[in-house]
Amino acid sequence: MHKVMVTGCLGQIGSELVAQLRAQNGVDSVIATDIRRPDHNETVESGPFEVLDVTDYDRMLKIATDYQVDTLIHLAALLSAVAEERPQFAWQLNMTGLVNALEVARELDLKFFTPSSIGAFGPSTPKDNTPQDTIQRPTTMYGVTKVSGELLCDYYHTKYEVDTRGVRFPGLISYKTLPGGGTTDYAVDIYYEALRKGHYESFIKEGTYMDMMYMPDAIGAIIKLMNADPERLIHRNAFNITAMSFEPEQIKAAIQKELPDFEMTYAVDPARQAIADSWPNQIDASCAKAEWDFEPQYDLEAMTKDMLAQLKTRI
Ligand code: AKB
Repeated sequence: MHKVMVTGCLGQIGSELVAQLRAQNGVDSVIATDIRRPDHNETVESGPFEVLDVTDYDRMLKIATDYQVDTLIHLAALLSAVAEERPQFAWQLNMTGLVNALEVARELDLKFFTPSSIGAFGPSTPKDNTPQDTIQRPTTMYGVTKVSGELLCDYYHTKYEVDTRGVRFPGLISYKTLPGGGTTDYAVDIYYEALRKGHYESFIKEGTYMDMMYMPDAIGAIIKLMNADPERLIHRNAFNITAMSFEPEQIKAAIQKELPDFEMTYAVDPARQAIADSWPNQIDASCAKAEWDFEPQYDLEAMTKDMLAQLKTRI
């Protein structure tokens, strides 16, 4: 990973990944791309940036060729809740974007990473300690694109020997860039509202467990997996990874330890609740631990302390 092109760099993962890789390897080591070029944006202004619609294969190939990248990290995709509102567009963006990115990786012999998600599981998947290899019959368009993506990445590896790698991310919690349109977003919103209003109205129902992870662990996982010894990788794509699993009452309690007056009520959104209900309670990350030493640093308490401290200085 000497010269990395990142698609969807203005999203929640991309903005932090680009910053970390540039800090580690130099500003010119990352070519950040996204469909728009906003003004006064750190990711855009801190190093090479190109406007790229990932459904445009020729432009993607040209940028990767011009900058002579050796790695492609493909992040551009719609998240679960918005994908469910626009399923045809979600298929078009998530799948055409991925096929184009895999083709560029094949053409230029690039290392390749793309994230899958806990959304690749469905109601018939075992809900607790969900195994790495198990039933995957998701009932959302997001999940359909994620399972298809996992299979495509495996295919490009076995058929064309592209060095594809990936993880199934849980809900990601961060303080720099807001997530856009996910089901797990409540676990980010809650921190902002706790500081702004001292109150949060949760769109996810009490008792709904979902896997989560703090962004520094997610960025660390991408970098670690991309640097992992290929000989050790049995699964390659779609490794289950998680750092914690909680339900809304538990994140509320963690925040109350820091902000005792914080209160939470519920106004459940049926659409996002249905998605959450189709996902696992808690997945098993033992293959990631065994094959590339995945080891998250933050639990709910440590994450909550850091989130609130960081957000206090930003809000
Ligand atoms: C979402 O909620 O859509 C994402 C995910 C778990 O993939 N955060």
